[in-house]
Amino acid sequence: MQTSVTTIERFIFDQEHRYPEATGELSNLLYDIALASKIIAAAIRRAGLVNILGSANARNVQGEEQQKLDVIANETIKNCLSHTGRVCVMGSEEDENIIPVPPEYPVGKYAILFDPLDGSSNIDVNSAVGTIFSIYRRVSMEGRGTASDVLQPGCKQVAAGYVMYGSSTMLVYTTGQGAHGFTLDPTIGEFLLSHPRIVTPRSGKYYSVNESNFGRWEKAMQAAVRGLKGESAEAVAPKNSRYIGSLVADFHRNLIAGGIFLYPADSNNPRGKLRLLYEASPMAFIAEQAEGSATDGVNRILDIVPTQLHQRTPLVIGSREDVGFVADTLRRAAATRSSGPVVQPAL
Ligand code: FDP
Repeated sequence: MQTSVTTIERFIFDQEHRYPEATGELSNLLYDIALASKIIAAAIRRAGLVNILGSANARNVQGEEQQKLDVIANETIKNCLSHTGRVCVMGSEEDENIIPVPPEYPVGKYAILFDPLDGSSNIDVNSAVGTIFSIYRRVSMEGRGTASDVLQPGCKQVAAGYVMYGSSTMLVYTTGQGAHGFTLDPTIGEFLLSHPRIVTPRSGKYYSVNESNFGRWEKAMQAAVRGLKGESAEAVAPKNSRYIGSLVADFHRNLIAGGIFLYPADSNNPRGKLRLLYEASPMAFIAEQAEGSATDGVNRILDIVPTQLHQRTPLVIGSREDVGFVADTLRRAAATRSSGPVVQPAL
């Protein structure tokens, strides 16, 4: 039996102690998130048994049907964070506006954004779902936090991570010192270090995209995806298709095994479907820390300055060479369009 393990607490503590000026507030905030995710994991494990699957008969701000577990996850995170004195304001994919800390509690120096249950259309079919979080240092000088604290570009994140509730529960996070993964040992209720310093392959085996949208993509994106499938074998290694439809699960597989996840803009979603602040930015921070990259097709995700809480963005994320191939294909098509006769890439 293994008697020496690294718990998430010990790992966060060790990392924090590399910075003598650290107050421990961020570390404690990360423990709060780990605690919330254990509660959510327990609710997900029991879901089929206690009949909490299914719709809560409500719609969230995006007009999507809220599942009961979405509501549970959202409330759990808010309850675990709001009283601690570590955050000044929160933003949730499930709430229309920023979420203030209740007046009876003190505020702290961090602003946090979260997608409490990503991939929720997978809940009723027992597939992997996840929680995504993103932490910024507040920029408002006083008071109880404002929208400016959460409307920051991804490059300003001080920490980001996700929890995947799959065959096991895993938490992957970064504070800018590499991306590290922990697996929940349900017998002792602790996240244990299982994937220290994750490095994603430079080019991967998989491409993940909802190809039912193919006919609604611009021609250049169609050409890029055809390239990933093997039509540009001289430029990028041909890939196998894998798509769950749950960002956390699709991203996690490709992070470990290598590959690329795409959610391009299409004629139904001209600005893309995924949310910049709750999904793209935190995942981009992790991807870059694992030596991968993330763009909206061309521009670096972490450089995008948000103007709206629920802003959407196209997302192309994963192994660096594969993301680069898509960006090159799109750039070449744009250059061709702007210089003379319109030549569409062949389908
Ligand atoms: P879901 O709608 O199930 O919550 O942004 C949410 C998300 O899932 C992502 O997790 C997932 O990658 C994507 O949407 C799936 O969208 P499609 O069903 O359009 O492929």
